[in-house]
Amino acid sequence: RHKFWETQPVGQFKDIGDSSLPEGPIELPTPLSEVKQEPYNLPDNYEWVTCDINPEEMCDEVYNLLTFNYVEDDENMFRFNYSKEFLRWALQPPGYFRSWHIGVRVKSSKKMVAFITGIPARIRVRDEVVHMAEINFLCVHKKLRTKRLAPVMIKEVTRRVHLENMWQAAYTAGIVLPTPIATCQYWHRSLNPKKLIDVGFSRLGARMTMSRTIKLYKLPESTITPGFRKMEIHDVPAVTRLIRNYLSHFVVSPDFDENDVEHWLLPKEDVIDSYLVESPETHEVTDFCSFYTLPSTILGHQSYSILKAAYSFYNVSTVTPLLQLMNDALIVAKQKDYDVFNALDVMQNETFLRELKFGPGDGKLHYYLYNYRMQHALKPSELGLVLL
Ligand code: NHW
Ligand code: EN5
Repeated sequence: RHKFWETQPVGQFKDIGDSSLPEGPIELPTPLSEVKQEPYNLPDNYEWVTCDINPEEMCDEVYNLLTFNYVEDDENMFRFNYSKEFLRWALQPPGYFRSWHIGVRVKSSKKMVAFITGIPARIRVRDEVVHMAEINFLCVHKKLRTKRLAPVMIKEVTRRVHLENMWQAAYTAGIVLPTPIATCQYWHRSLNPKKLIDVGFSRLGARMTMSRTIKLYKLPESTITPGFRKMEIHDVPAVTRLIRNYLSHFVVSPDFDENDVEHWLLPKEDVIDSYLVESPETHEVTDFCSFYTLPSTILGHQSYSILKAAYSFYNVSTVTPLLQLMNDALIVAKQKDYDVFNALDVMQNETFLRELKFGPGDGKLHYYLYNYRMQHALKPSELGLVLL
C-alpha cells in the first residue's frame, strides 16, 4: 500500500502493538563517509536548487509555488498562504542550514516546481533530547502530481540532514502515513462570524440567526488581565524559564534555549504575536500566550480573497487561569482584525476550547517522527510541540 514509506525507518502499521520493539531510533547512524555524496537523480528535465530565501526574487519564487500549490482543505475552498516574511522566519531559526531549503526547477524555463525544507531542532522525547530536523513545506506543483517526485524530495532532504550528522526528523501532515505518534484535532473560534459564513468556512447553526451568531461570538473591546502586555526583548530570559518548565511536563516537546525563544517567540508583525502577564506587584512574568499568522486564500469567492487566521502556538499559565489568558489572546486577535483563531487539542488546550466557543473543524493533524519508534501513540494532551 505504501510502496515508498514501507522502505523507510518509520513505525510500520504491521508493527503497531508489538511490545518486543523498543522505543527509540530504528536505524543506527552510519559513518558520514558512507552518506551518499551526490544528490538523488531527478527526471531528466528537472534540476535541484538550494534556495536562499533572503533575496526578494528567490523568496518570490518559493512564495508563488506555495501560494498556488500548497495545502488545501478537503473541499478545496481554502489554501494556506504563508507570507514571505513568515517563510523567512520559519526557515531561518538559530543554526539553520541553507542546504536544507531545497527547490526543483524545470531546466529549460527555470520555473520552480517543487520544494521541501528542513530546519534543525532539539526535540525532547521523554528524558532524551534528540537533535532532529523539522520537515515542512513539501510541495509539488499541481501539474506534476502523482509522478513519485515526493519520495525523491524526501530522500534528498534526508541525505542532506544526514550530511549534518542528524538522523531523526519530526513532521506533521493532514493525511495518515506510517505511523502517527499522535493525531490531533483542529478547533476554530469565530472572530468575524459573518465573513466566515459568507465564504463557507463555517455555517449558521441550527435555529440560529446571523444577529444571534454575531452576538454569541462578541468579545470585550480590551483585554482583562492586569499586567497583560506584548512580550519584549528583555523578557527573553524570564519567558525561557517559564516555557522550559512548562514544556518539561509533556512527552514530546522542543528543548528551547534563550536564542530559540528570541527567534520563535519575540513578536514579529503579521508573523508571530506574543503576550505575557507581568505581575503588577512583583513584576514577575507569570503567564504567556502566543499565536502565529497564517492567512488562507479563499478560492473562487466573489467578494473576499483572504481569510486572516491566527494559530495558537505556545501558551503557559502559572497564575492567570489558562481560560482567562486565552480569552485575552482572542481579544487581541479580534482587535487586530483576524477572522478566526485556530488551535489544536495539544498540551492543555482542551481545558479552554469548548468554554471559549471553539468548535471542532473538519481537519485533523497527524504528528510523525522519522527513525524514532514510539511504543504507543500519544494523546494530544501529551504533545508539547507545535509545528508551523
Ligand atoms: S504536510 C503538507 C504536504 N504538502 C501538501 O499537502 C501540499 C499539496 N500537495 C502536494 O504538493 C507538511 C503533493 O500532493 C505532495 C505529494 C508533495 C504532498 N508527507 O510524488 P507522489 C509537510 O511538508 C507520499 C509525506 O506521487 P504527490 C511535511 C505518499 O504517501 N509523504 O505524490 C512533509 C506516497 O508514498 P507511499 C507524503 O501527490 C513530510 C508518495 O508520497 C505526503 O505528487 C515529508 C507519493 O508521491 C506528505 N505530506 O506529492 C516526510 N504526501 O509510500 C519527511 C504524499 O504511500 C520525512 N506522500 O506510496 C523525514 C525526512 C528527513 C529525515 C532526516 C533524518
Ligand atoms: C503542516 N504544517 O483541512 C500542516 N483545515 O479544521 C499541513 N476547516 O480549516 C497539514 N472543508 O472546519 C494541514 N470550519 C492539514 C489541515 C489542512 C487544512 C484544513 C481545516 C481544519 C479547516 C474549516 C473549513 C472547512 C471548509 C470545508 C472548518 C468549521 C469552523 C466552525 C466554526 C464555528 C464552530 C464550529 C467549527
